[in-house]
Amino acid sequence: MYRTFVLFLLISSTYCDSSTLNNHHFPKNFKLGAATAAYQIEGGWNEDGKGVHMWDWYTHTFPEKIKFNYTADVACDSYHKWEEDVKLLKNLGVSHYRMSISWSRILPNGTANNINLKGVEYYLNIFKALKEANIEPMVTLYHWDLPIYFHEMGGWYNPLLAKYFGEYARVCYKYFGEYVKTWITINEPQSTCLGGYAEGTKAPGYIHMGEGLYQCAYVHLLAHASAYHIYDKEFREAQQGRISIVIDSGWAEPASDSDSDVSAAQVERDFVLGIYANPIYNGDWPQAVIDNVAQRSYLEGFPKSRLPQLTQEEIDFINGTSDFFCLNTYSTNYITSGNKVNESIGDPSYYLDKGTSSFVDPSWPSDVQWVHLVPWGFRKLLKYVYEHFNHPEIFVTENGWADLTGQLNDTNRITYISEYLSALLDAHYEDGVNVTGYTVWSLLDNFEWTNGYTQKLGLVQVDFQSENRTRTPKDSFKWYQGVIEKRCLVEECIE
Ligand code: GBH
Repeated sequence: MYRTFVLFLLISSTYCDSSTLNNHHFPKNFKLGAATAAYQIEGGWNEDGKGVHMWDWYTHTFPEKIKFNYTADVACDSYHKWEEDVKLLKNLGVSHYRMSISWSRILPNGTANNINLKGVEYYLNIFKALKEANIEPMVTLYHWDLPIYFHEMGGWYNPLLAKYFGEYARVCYKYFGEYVKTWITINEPQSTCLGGYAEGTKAPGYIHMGEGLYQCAYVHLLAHASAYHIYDKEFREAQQGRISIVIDSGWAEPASDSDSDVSAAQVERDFVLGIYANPIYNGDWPQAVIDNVAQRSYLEGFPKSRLPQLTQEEIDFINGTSDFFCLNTYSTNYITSGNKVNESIGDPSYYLDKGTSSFVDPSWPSDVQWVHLVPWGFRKLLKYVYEHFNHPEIFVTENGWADLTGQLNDTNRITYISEYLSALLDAHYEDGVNVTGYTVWSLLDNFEWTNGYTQKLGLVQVDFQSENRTRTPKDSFKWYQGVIEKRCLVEECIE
């Protein structure tokens, strides 16, 4: 007992000042888990009948766009090592595992006329092993690996994709619904639409700053809603599961109390978070998005707004298509106003439509430029989501710390996750936010998209030099294991 206590003091003083952490237990049914995604861990890119997808094509065709020309052809080799992954999860003690299905592994061309049973079997084996280990699968249908056929048809610019996505979703519900009771249609449309279809910094690399993001958001909403309705009408009764979409956003904090900064921060939230969440949780685009894009489009000489207008039928089709709110979040920014809505008329641009500018406080700890340790921002974000989107149940589907070293004594990761979990408990116990789960990104170090293997977020280190892709739990793995076991962040918790 004494030894454990001294050890605890030692650990907590090295990692962070535990006296400042929330000392409540996690609520009774609160879920603590970990996440991965298919392309980032599986490898086996052309094995057993899998079709080619957009990221296979992107990494193979434009190697210079990925750090050190890395690909995820092998990645963590989870296509062969999935049993080891399930063992790690079991050992960690998680209640759920968030993972994704690779569309082109199930439907090699993307279309539902040709089902690859080898691919079906791969996921069934994982679901059965998870069941055995008493771990609930939380399954994303689409985590950015678009079958190449649909990419060639314009990808997320093409509204036809909604129909095909629905057909793919139906195949998954049918084959996997016995095991999977929590479905996520799509991961982070904002990352895809900004990076892939507006700025061109992610696959497929399209640069269309004027319309790209809006058209992409529109098609994502239609695709999500069609997969939701298919579940709702054809499967829900028999399978008794639930379904949502993952929306990602940092917290946008006004740079000062001035009216202009406060309203700039609100506009920022509308353009980053609201543009995806508002149609689903409240109906239609946020008003600021409708107004700003319409006004600038008019001044730029467009006959119509660059923002696709939603018909009443579409609003009704999209509104209410979520059983709970899935949130991915990593960081916080200060927001101040940039251009006015009638200024800098010229090149049509999402950024000018938004008219905000952002910066971070240089004193915020960070190992990479996009993740900062700002737990109070996380708490504010949870409260904001709860209050602005109809008091949904909120489930944190991704959160974690990126470093460049991948070191096993990952003190900064432990500090970050413990302080974010503490902020989550504050949001729950003090602000009354209904938050019911938390998921660490990621179980494993993995292929970080255009950053290749240079940024590490795993609780488990993966040796990408070894053919065996050797997995070694980091200190954060053991620490998280302890939190899950005690359901508490400090030595002794109150109710
Ligand atoms: C999530 O995206 C993804 O869902 C997940 O697949 C991913 O592994 C995880 O985050 C961690 O990145 O270094 O300047 O190029 C979150 C949004 C957008 C965050 C791209 C990292 C890279 C910034 N991500 N960003 S940079």
